[in-house]
Amino acid sequence: MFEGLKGPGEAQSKDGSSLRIGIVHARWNTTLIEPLLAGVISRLKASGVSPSNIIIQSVPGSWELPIAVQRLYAGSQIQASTSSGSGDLLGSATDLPSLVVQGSGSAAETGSKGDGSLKASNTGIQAKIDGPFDAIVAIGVLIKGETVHFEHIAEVTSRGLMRVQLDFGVPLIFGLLTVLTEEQGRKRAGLTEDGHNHGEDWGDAAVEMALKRKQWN
Ligand code: DLZ
Repeated sequence: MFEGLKGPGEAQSKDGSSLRIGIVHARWNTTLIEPLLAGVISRLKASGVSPSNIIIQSVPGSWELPIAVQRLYAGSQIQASTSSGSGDLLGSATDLPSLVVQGSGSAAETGSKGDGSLKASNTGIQAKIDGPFDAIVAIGVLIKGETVHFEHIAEVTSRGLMRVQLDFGVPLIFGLLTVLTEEQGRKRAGLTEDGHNHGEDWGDAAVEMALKRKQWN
């Protein structure tokens, strides 16, 4: 567990066995997305979240995260109200491509930039749900370029994600890295010696907030 001045500290309850967690990740900057995604999944599993209750979808870039998260959650609500817990395929509620990652939690490498597609392979994480998500994690990596493009996407994506969170009342974990250099991103993806994988914190935050949400309801 990450310790020090920064970081979220320890949560009290960590039993995620009753939780359903959605993850939507961008594919831009794939070599950083992969370890972040793996970090989220590893912490969800460590908290007891069943692999069959972790639903993962991908979108081209961070700009697409708010609409994808919104539709993923809305779809899970519809499924929950119409399927009576039968575990229908989520794919019918959204046309986003789903990503099923390796059992180790790592997806195939496709390059550091661009919306390369992460390799899909079957490892037991299934696109099946029988209720609305208890929390959703949105993952993206924005690296500043030579223009103001970065600022535009960072601003509206952040606002869009907060809007979805408050409009739907579902905890939405902010896994959007906005870094000035690829090296800063590598550090925050846990790829450098002095780095730390922020995805692990996002996984823990998802479990904590999902459990809190159950108490709030
Ligand atoms: C176009 C673009 C650029 C230049 N940089 C990034 C980035 O660093 N991280 C990211 O997630 N997405 C980037 N994109 C893609 C946009 O988010 C979006 O997918 C496209 O503009 C299509 O709407």
